[in-house]
Amino acid sequence: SPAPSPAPSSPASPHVRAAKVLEDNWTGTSTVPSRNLYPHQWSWDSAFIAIGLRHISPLRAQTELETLLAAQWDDGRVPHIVFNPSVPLDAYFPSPDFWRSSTAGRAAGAPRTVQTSGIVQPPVHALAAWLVHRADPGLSRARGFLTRMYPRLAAWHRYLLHRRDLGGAGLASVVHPWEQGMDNSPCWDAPLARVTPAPARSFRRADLDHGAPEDRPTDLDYGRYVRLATAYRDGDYADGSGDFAVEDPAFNALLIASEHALARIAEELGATGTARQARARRLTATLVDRLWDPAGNMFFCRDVRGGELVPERAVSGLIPLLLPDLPADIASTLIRTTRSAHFGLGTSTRLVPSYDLLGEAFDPHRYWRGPAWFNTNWLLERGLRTHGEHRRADALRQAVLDIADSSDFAEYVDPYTGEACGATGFSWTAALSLDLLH
Ligand code: 9WN
Repeated sequence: SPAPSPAPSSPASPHVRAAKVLEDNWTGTSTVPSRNLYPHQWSWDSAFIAIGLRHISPLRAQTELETLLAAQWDDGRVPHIVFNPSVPLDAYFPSPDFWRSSTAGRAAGAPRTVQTSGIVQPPVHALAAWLVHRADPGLSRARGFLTRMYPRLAAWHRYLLHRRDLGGAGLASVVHPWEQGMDNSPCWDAPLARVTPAPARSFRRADLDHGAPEDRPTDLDYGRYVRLATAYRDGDYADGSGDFAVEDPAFNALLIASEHALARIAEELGATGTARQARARRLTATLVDRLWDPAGNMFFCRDVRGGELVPERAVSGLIPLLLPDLPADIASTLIRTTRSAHFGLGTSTRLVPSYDLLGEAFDPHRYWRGPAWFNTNWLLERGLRTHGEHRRADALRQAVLDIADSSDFAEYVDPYTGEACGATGFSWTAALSLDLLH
């Protein structure tokens, strides 16, 4: 059995080291993902960060989510970046002068007081809000935390389920690879192929000031990211007509998990959660119907513009394991797939990689094309527990904790060796370690 972790009070304990990362990355109202590479507030990062922060400061965890949701647009979207006005414009690309939220976003109701991006990220927020509440219900009730969060979270889900139902089947589509959060996943290669890249000289990649080019997306990827984002902005962020629209299994599974959480929040506030629970169950059935591939033994993305499933095995297609209402045979197939030669868990890899070990595009160091990430492994640990696989969940928990600490809380790691890639002192790695330590 795994060695017990040192007491939280020991100066050398992983608990203290993880808490220090979050302390160093705290700005006073939110937490940056990484001081150098990502100097603003990111949407799904903040949700994962709040889930860890709740163990050291429930107040800071509530504030993290409140700051993000204060930047919500009137149409319900929660922007993927909330910019810190004291950070120089050239510290991160694309900067506020690219997104122009206060002008191009006016029709969609972008806030006037803060600058944001115009795209979104996976909706982990209601799940985070519920977990944050449960860490200190007294403080949460005294501050009216859920009372204030609930209407915003409900509007966020409404936006995704209506304005983003681009496939017409009830699932939400992402309109940019940055929205799904796994920026250069091989799942996007085919749908992105029809996007003409913006010329490389038309923008400057600030990420390469801090990240190694062989670990990051390519210039060709960036050309396409810029073209898509420019077109969305120039259409005043109206949804429906872009070249890229994909139904992604992880994005939708997180929406469903958050819908379950929103039902619990409604009940805590004295309302009924029954309709939301029923909707979450219906959405789970739709997810299976639209994205499950029985021959692939996992979920795939659906390219809404081309109409086809994208036959690439990425970790995104395992994340629906999180869902409690998943049919038992699908849950057990997914668990087998994590252990198969494609993902190697318990055999060749230490953590679940972001992409198929046997896939042509696999690269153990390039961002979302192979390395293992801590948020996806945390979600799979939770999924294993949801389906009663406690022994396997314990082993994955221990691997996450060991590698997070030994890699100095790396952004991502080589899935075979656990060697650090990208930034170190990465906030969600520290936060989710703290969560697993409790
Ligand atoms: C673009 C902040 C974000 C994460 C994403 C990750 C990366 C940004 C980038 O960093 O994306 O949003 O500049 O590469 O892919 O998941 O939220 O940590």
